[in-house]
Amino acid sequence: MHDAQYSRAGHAAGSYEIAALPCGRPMNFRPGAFQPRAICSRLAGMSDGFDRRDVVRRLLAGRGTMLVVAGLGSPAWDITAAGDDPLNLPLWGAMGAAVPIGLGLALAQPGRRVLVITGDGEMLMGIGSLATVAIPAPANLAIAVLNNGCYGETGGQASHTARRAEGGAGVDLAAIARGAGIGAAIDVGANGDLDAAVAALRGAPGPVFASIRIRQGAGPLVLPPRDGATLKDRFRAALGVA
Ligand SMILES: Cc1ncc(C[n+]2csc(CCOP(=O)(O)OP(=O)(O)O)c2C)c(N)n1
Repeated sequence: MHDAQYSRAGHAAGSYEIAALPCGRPMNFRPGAFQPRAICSRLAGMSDGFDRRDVVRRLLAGRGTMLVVAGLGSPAWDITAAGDDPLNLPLWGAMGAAVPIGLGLALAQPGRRVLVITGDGEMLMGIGSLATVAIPAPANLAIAVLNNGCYGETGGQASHTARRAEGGAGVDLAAIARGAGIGAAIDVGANGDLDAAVAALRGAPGPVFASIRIRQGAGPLVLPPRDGATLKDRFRAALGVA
């Protein structure tokens, strides 16, 4: 059924509720088909963890000529909030492609550090790319996953990492990275050593991978330029390859 019809019919039958997810976005729910309370209680398990904006600020402090690729949505807003930079490549789409793009850049620019900052949902979508990273194993590539256990940008639906974050048997991204062959892969829990993780992501021989537990919730929207050609052109110009 068409969404609008579905929604009207649902309201008429009293079977819908309008709820605001913890991220503040209102959503329509049909009890039974989609369980907002289940999602919200899972997200409650992610209420501990680091502040994403603070993590990204620390990752990018004094960044010099480091190249930064951000997964779509919140990570792209995070790197822009830390200070827009022509050497930022924030993705507006291409979910799952942040690590492959970072890998290509790392291989093409072996003299520069390349840092990919992305979300757990985006990482899960491109999870096979970790195996492709491990084969050439570029020493200049680092991958930071901001793990909030949900697809924050689209309303906070629980991702496969959520149950693990609650202490259950969910997906362990660092273990997948290690299994792929990335030896320097760490899981930084809510009380983990963020300083050590930031130091490794910025300077340790790569490839480095860190899944960092962050609290749910995004900061104010700070959007990068929206035009892909503009982002690509200024990135290439700053690299000196335009
Ligand atoms: C192929 C594809 N599927 C779904 C989407 C919709 N989408 C955009 S952002 C996003 C959530 C990203 O979640 P995550 O990477 O965990 O980042 P968060 O916002 O939670 O930090 C989704 C599902 C999309 N843009 N492309």
